[in-house]
Amino acid sequence: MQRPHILQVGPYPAWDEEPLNEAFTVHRYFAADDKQAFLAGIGSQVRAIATRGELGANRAMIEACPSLEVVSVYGVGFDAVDLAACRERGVRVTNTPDVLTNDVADLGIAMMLCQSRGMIGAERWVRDGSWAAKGLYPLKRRVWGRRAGVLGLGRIGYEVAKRLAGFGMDIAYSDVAPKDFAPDWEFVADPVALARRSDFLFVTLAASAATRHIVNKDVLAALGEDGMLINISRASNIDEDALLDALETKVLGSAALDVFEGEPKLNPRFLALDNVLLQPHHASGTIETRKAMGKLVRDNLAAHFAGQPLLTPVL
Ligand code: 8YV
Repeated sequence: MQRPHILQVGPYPAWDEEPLNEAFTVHRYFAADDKQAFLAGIGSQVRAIATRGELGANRAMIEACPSLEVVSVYGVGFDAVDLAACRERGVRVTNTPDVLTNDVADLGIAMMLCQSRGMIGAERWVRDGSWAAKGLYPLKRRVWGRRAGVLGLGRIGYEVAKRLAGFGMDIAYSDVAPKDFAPDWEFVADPVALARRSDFLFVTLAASAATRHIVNKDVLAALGEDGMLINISRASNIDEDALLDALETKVLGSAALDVFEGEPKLNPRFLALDNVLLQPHHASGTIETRKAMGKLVRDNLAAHFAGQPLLTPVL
């Protein structure tokens, strides 16, 4: 049987590239200089797109592949896939939920601790000789026992909240409705009210048009000069200009961010700030989790081409 042709949108680790090459004829979109000409040349053969969470598949890409059957996303977030275009064409979509949940939650907690205890500056204090020259490192803020808000109590938000409970924190959350599985945590429907009762606000929402800029100027002001925003979801959930304004004017105390508008390029205003921790979208970036994500991408593709039910369907 002829190997199905797939369009690979972004690079994967070698351990994923090899099995993909064995099972499919792989066309590497990211390696093409002239993307449009590349798509025009191979698009008619493509039956599947393998992409990454933040890269997705846009309408132009989907329309350039008239034989497309399935889009397999390496990531839990599928906001960058044009679902309307897929629906119109009956194209199936899969993602990689569950396998990355704990690592993403871990990084969120690490970011909170790192930023609150000033670990990056403390490392610098040791390396540049300040410890010996100036003495004690400036005092930072406590984490345990303080108030935490979780915006979006889905899979990742729930794991974040469980970890926060381990720090004896006073936990509240926002979601579309209260969750039966979270009786010990306060439900606060309004994000502004959640921010007002939080020292640390975690953004763990699946991004969609409905959640765009849900963290706006008012939420940031409510979190306040002593508050910290931690984003391990998508940049679009936050009004980034309002965030930069709030950090620059100290209306908001600090932020710890794993995702950015237009990443991997960042708004240069971020680089001038000393009250923000910047991370390169790596919350799911452990060897163990990335191997599991790659396997799930392939298993979904294999199931599709074997005529079997998809393992983790989105559409
Ligand atoms: C990326 C992600 O897919 O799960 C998601 O939605 O954005 C990430 O896991 C990952 O960085 C690989 O590109």
